[in-house]
Amino acid sequence: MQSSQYASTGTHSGVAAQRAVSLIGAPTDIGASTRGASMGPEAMRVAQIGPALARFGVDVRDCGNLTGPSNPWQGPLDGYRHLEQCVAWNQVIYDAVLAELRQGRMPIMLGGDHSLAIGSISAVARYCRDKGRALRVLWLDAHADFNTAVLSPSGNIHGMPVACLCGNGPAELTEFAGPGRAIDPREVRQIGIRSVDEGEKRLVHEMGVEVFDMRYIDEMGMRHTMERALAGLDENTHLHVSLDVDFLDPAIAPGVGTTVPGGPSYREAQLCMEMIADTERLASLDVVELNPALDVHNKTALLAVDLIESLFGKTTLMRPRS
Ligand SMILES: [Mn+2]
Repeated sequence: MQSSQYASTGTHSGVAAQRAVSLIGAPTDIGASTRGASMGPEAMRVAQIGPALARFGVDVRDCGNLTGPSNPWQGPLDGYRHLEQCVAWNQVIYDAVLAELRQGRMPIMLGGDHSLAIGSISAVARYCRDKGRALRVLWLDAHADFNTAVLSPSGNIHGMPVACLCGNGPAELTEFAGPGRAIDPREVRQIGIRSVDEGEKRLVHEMGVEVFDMRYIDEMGMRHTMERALAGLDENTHLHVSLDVDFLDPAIAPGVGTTVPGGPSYREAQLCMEMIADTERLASLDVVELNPALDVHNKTALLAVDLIESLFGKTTLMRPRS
């Protein structure tokens, strides 16, 4: 890999193993409670995600946008809204993400709503299984996304992806990677959680997912939180980050359909990303729930790009104010 080119940026050597990145647009809000996340991929391109990463010497390939069914905007059927269309979208995402991984590239899935992480992380899980690699998933989110058809009041599948990935969901959504659950709940670390339904809370605990909620971050600080969330990674671990933009405090990230007050500040979010970069293990990424219809002059997309730059090793220490 071209680590010398990377070193010449003068930053530390985060994600040295990932010199090649593939942007995969998934323009749909099929699993969302509000329309508009379908415009997320273009907003990220307008915010210059490609050139921003290329500045780090990364070989950026923009794969363009995937296509899938349009959003029929109907009510729930047997506890799910748009299950059939959601399955179709996740299938094309699964195929696209797996193809880029198999070419030795780091997929960045630009959503789209968070239901699409089912396809993306199922592909990552399949890839890790084939390669004999360990997997760690960091789920950065205001919500646990651990609902099921029985627990969910709305039937919006973007509230269910972690449950589906851990095998709690319809077979069409749980078995992209093959029979059985895609991931082990113990491979997941949830960070920034501050809005969880009652039944969902029970299931998260039952399944043994490790959760660092905002109370934990308030009391222990982001540094300690990330040290714990990243503990135990080794050179054989594939680190996947699933970034729901609602992870961030709405004061800095208004462009999202499911804002919850009391999220990480700009500095806390930067520290989170920088500590992930320090591990040099980041191998795949989702950026989801960005809703340009609710944004202000694309500032949430610009912030997302800023944070992704930190994931790739940009430090805040000496950079000019943006
Ligand atoms: Mn989410």
